[in-house]
Amino acid sequence: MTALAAAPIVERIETMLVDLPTIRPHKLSVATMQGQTLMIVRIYCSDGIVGVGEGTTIGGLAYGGESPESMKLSIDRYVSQVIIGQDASRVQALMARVGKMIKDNRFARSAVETALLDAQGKRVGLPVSELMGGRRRDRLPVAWTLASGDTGRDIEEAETMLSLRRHSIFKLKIGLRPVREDVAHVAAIKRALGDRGAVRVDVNMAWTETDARLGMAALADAGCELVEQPVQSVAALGRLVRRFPIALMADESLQGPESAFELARKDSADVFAVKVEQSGGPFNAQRVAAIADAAGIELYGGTMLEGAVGTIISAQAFSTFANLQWGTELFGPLLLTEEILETPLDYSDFSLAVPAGPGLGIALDQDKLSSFTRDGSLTVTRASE
Ligand code: MUC
Ligand code: MG
Repeated sequence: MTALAAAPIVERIETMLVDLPTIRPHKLSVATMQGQTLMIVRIYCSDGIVGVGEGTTIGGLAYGGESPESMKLSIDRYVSQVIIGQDASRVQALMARVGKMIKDNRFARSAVETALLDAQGKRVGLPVSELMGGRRRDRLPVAWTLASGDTGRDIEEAETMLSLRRHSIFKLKIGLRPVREDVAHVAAIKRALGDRGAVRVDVNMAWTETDARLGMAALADAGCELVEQPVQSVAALGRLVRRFPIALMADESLQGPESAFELARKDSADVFAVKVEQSGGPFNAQRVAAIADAAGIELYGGTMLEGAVGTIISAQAFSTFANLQWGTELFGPLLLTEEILETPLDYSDFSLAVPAGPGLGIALDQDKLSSFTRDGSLTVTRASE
């Protein structure tokens, strides 16, 4: 009689902070980024398989309640206690256990779920998309964000992206300047690009409702097709939606399935910008998408400007969505000066290829990673029995 193979156990968790420069300052209404910090987590399993995950945010604590440092601490101190010694192959059950013991901390939990899925995919020889129900597409359209803060430079950048056939959808970051100045900036870019490029804006909640009424009417006149999270409150989003001939997308208000349900119930958005980390992990991102589909809300694959690992777990998850009417903005790795993968991602033909190999389907360049890792990486090991 052959003995059943023992379940692979989570043995060791390693976390590190990797600081990478951006190719230019990236100006949002909440922060100007000169660099990006990736919180990388590696989960080592008893069968020798190692899974990798990433937690990344924008501007330290400027965007949300978790910073790269806090994600690292939550994993080192708390998540590790919950998952070390547990069956690594039961990803959903293990993440449910994590969810019971650790409230909020959606970004940290997402990084861990990513690493467990990467490990499980490598274990069974399938891409993460197949563990999540099966991919429906192999390539995802990718928008580029124009956020240099200068109209002329943004137009030049858009022209370069068009000529490289890398991006033809452009998201403009606005909200720092008075509304009329921002609208003039958007209108100038749309005029320069004409039908060659789609123009959308992200206000990152910087407007009052009065600003938004003025701004949305003027943006629609300028040929801008979508406005993302112009105001903070869900009630205000609900009052603004469908009043102007421009689509309204929720981003910051969308923080997982419960908030998706509330936004849908209050009829407060035309489109959801689903972000894997903001949703609390790839499985929750699928739940958000299912709520949108049921409510007739359209979908867009958002980013927290993640590096390659966070970008690819998002790509694997978005590839399974039944609908993705507005494409994605999975360009994070292209905003960084450093290539951290052994084989770079395939960005071509205005889209990103979803890797086909087992797990995430990517391999980190360890030397490159080490040279940008902040001092003090910490490993938590299973206590000896
Ligand atoms: C956001 O608010 O959507 C996405 C693209 C970008 O430039 O910033 C992010 C965050
Ligand atoms: Mg946004």
